[in-house]
Amino acid sequence: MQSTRNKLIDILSNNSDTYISGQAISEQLQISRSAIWKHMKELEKDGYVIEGKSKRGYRILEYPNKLSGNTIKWGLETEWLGKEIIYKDTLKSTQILAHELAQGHAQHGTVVVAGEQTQGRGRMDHTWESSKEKGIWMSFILRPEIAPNQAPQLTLLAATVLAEVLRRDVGVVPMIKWPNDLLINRKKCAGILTEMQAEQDQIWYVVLGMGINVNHTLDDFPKDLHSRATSLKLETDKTWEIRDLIQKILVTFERTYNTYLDNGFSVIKERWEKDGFRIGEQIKIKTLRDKWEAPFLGIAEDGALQTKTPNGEETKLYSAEIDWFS
Ligand code: BTX
Repeated sequence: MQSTRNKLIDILSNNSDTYISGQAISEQLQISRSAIWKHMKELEKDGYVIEGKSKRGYRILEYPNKLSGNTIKWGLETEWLGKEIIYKDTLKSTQILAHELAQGHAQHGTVVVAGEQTQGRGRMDHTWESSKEKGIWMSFILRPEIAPNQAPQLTLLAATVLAEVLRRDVGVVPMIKWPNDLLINRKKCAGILTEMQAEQDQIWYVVLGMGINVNHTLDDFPKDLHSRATSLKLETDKTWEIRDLIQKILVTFERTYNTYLDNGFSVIKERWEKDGFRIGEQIKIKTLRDKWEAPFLGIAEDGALQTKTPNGEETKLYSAEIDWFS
């Protein structure tokens, strides 16, 4: 059950541009005007700046700097993504909580965000370093009406979204490394992890996780990542507001996802390939049976990497060891 305090913040957040009268709040929450006033004073102690005007009512002018579901929601201009935001200071992994919530019928567009992850994960049980309040560690619950074999398209879609935000709002030049990493100056700045539960021909739900290194200095990364990882701060020499970036990602993701559902994958493929790392170049490929060099030709509808076999025939690869950096 949501507390009265959280309900009050919700009401005020949903009316961020306008005043809401004490009378209206009192009716919605079924509490007295003096109880509302006491709650407002408590919120102010926690860093909320609330304006109260006689005859007009209340509105929030400023949120505390600390991240919370409400501070992320405040002023968020999305229709369905992030209508429900669960924020926790610490989680093992936002993926784990998102799976639990999805199994408990959480709605499409629910977002889980953590201040830090103690067991952040990447693909194939890799570890994802997620230090406290330095980055964006979040997972979306999606219930897309697409076939299970199209789900990898969502990873590629998410990569184009991050690339767009990084270029437009942060001013860096991002590259997408197949299938799920964002690089800046050849170092990894973000990663995407898409997991799903599906029946044979129907997706039950998708949990799409994003990890973005935002305000890390080099010391915030473990030594073995120093030459391979980067953050927005390291690349721009600026500290970035995490809440603001989350909102930009949510708005851009929602718009791109809607475009994808309306128009199909081709527009996503085009965007992905525009930023694809080493497209058109020779790459070194290793599979269980072979080792060879071939051109990286782009991505297929199913998210596979398009290249050539050692015999020069066009082929698709789903998993292979690629040496991207030599
Ligand atoms: P990945 O398997 O492609 O990349 C993981 C690899 O990247 C690691 O093995 C390590 O070499 C390197 N690495 C680990 N942490 C970092 C980091 N912070 N920055 C740069 N490189 C790193 C990529 O997997 C997908 C990652 C998704 C992470 C999100 S965070 C929110 C959600 N919750 C969760 O547990 N995972 C996702």
